[in-house]
Amino acid sequence: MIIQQITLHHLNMNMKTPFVTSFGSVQEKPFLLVEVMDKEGNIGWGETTAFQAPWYNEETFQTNLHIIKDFLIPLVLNKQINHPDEVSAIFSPIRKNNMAKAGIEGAIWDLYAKRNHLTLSEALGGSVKKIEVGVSIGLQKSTEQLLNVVRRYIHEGYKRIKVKIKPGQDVNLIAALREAFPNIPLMADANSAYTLKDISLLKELDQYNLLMIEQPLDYDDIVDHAKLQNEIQTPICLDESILSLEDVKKAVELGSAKVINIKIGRVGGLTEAKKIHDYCMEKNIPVWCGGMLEAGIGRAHNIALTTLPNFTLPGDTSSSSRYWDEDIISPEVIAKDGYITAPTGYGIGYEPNMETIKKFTIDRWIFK
Ligand code: OSB
Ligand code: MG
Repeated sequence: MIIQQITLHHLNMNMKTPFVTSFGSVQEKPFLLVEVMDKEGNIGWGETTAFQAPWYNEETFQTNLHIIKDFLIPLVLNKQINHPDEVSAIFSPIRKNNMAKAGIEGAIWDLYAKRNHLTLSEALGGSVKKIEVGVSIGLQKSTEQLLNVVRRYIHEGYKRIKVKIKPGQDVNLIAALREAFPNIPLMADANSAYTLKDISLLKELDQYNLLMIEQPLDYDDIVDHAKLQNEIQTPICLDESILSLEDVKKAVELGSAKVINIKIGRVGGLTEAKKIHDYCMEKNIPVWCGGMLEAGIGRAHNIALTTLPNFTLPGDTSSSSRYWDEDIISPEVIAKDGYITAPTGYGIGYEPNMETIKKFTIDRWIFK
């Protein structure tokens, strides 16, 4: 295929409620959508996942835009690409900037699947028809409020509850949740809020039968996580520290994690995500698909990836309505009783809603 035109759409969308983590709060979210078109007029869509500010990782909306416009588009526009697996090699002269790369690569995967009359799931080699999903819950104003929010999502059927923790809002929160909900599949995400000095506090969490603790230590650490995993029972899951298959191999070799959270943006695209999935499957390490407060196109990509067989733990991809009053795809993503049914249409399987996209659009750039 030859990509003849690339359109970048800059959208701004307001979340229903701010999402609060140990590193900050997100209320308004900028989106950079990537629309690629081949010579025959087929179209593929991608969504970049960086936030407005570099809290979660070093990328931002603006760096994604800069890297895509000035470096990545020239590498793929009007070039022959036979398979989306080639894209990561084409992008390899550009260091990191994984979320920028994943935005374009995802659009090329969607285009490839559509051209070949495949669902994105099929193009990736997935076969699961209904994926199990959980929900990620930000820090709340009070424990009371947290219990209410968790109760609501359990009632909606989500298969796993993940709550954010930070120093001062950790053991107390988990203890209260366990008392109220003794048997729910529960986990905590610290987003790097702790250090090895907190070992005794993190050990206290062992008594609450958590599925795992996500990224307790530094965002780029794998060494201290191995030391911590040696001291605690709760399985450690790495999120921020994993940018590539190489990172996973090192973490597994060191014993830094027993579970891996795969985010398509963080690892630079679906091809790398699939490689990580395959390696973990071989090593008997369960994986799940993380979320980045995506709008519909990002959600669609997550759903397709999650249909691969080693996504044995419920991920963070919830209903569109969890965050958005109105999503940018039709139909919206719906989790029913904790399951999302993979769409059957070609490519991402959801139709971008151009009217809604236009409504949220602030700027647009066309390259040909
Ligand atoms: O650490 O997984 C994370 C949201 C923003 C930044 C980082 C994270 C999260 C989430 C929310 O946990 C996942 C989602 O619902 O999209
Ligand atoms: Mg996380």
